[in-house]
Amino acid sequence: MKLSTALLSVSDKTGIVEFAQALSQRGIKLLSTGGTAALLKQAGLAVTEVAEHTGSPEILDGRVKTLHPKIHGGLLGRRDDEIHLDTMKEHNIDPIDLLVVNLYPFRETIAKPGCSFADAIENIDIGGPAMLRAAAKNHGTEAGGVTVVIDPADYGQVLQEIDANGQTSYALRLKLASKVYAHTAAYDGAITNYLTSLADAAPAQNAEPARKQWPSVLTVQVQQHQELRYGENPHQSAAFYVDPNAPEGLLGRYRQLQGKELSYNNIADSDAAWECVRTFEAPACVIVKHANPCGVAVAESALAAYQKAFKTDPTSAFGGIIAFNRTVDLATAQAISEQFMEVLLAPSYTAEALELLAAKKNVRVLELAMGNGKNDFDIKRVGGGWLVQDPDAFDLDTSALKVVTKKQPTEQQMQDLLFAWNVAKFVKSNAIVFCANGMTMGVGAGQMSRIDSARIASIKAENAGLSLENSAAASDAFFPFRDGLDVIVAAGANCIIQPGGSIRDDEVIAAADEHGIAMVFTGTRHFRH
Ligand code: 93A
Repeated sequence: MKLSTALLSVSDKTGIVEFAQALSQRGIKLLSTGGTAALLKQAGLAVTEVAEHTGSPEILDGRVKTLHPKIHGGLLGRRDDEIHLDTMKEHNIDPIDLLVVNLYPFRETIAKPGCSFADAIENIDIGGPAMLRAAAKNHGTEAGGVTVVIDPADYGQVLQEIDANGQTSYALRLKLASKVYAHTAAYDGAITNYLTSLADAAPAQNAEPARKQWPSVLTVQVQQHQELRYGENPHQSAAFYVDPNAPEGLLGRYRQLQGKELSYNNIADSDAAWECVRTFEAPACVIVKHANPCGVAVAESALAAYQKAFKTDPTSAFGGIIAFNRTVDLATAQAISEQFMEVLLAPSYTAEALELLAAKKNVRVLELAMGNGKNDFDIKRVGGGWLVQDPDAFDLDTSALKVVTKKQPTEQQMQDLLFAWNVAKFVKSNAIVFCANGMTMGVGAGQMSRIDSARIASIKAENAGLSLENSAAASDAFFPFRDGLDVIVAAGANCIIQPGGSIRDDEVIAAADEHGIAMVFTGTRHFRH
């Protein structure tokens, strides 16, 4: 089936003139809406305006441009159905073989500071999605059907196929049709999120803290997903859905500079490492294994931070994910190249560092802008439902810190406590983290009992040849009894930071006083499961 008529109606006019020119040269008749038609005419192309084609002018400020049986009949009539073809003839409906549409820029409009409600509403495209969905539905069969192009990046392939075969292949039409539905679903998702967010913005007029209004339908705007080789285990298939609107600074905005394809576990662990490292202001390094930091340090340089972080647990660091919040230079690249690593993350790399890393072909090197963007929510799948919550993005309010013991922490101890507290947030619960001089000395993660996490942290320190004498310790949640604290002090810590809030706080504070150590309450807990 040779293509005879194309309808072009685009807001993003990238490449449209060149594409229309190419179609016209191949004898394809052009139909187009107001703005697009004007642009094509300017370029000297012969174009029929949709209004002229249908005999109905654009009305209601352009809200009705293409919503007409001559357009929708032309897109939806089955090409291999005699009755459809007769009906089309009877109503003077010409088939439209190629539809090129992209939508009013709703997301871009609402992202503009000070966007008014009226502006947002006017940028909800109605006619565009209607045509796109019609054309995609009628992508047809091997014998022929409608080709629908939503993305200027696909113009080239459409032309190639027309040149090679006089028409598009079924495979291409199918691919383009599914792209359309993914796009219109995400587009409607963005509208839903915007409208529900207006309800959030109006705070309830009562003394209770306003509860977040979750959308009645949870819409996640994802356009592209990246097929992964497999999931957490080889028998699980998997994909990475990237949020196209993710703010700067989040893992989804990564750029891979070299290395093997990222795996499911690589992505999960990279996220853990990156989220942790970007919370530090000083040059920092975080090494992650199985979603837990096994070495975190701050120092005067990226290299020094790495050297300290590595010391925490050299055994676990093998095959780890390493993240920096500073440029990786040659010296740092040299140092990390001596260990086996899966993924390296940093805001940038010097040319010499990249040259050196190139020799380690398998290492996945990711570049990610720093930035304090946050996810709008966290999702966890459970049997028969989803748990949705705000991300744990609570930055410690230092004015809320309370020293609850007779002993006050020294300035150095306070620094170590805050560092330990920051790391503990990124360790799976129950988390106990020993630190000293801006580095982790022992990390106890993911135990069902806090006391076991404390024991494991001190065993790990011993295995790494580190002394916990005079270290600072953090606990992600309160001590329900004094026993956990006793283990920590016996291991060598002389100050502790924890949320407080247990009914036995008095017992735990008395224990700290008995040991003559300083203890600080944060008032906030950081479970991580
Ligand atoms: O206002 S609409 O919702 N009603 C329509 O009938 C309609 N037809 C096409 N929006 C409509 N469009 C959109 O106009 C297209 O999706 C495209 O984004 C835009 C192109 O308009 P112009 O060619 O005038 O720049």
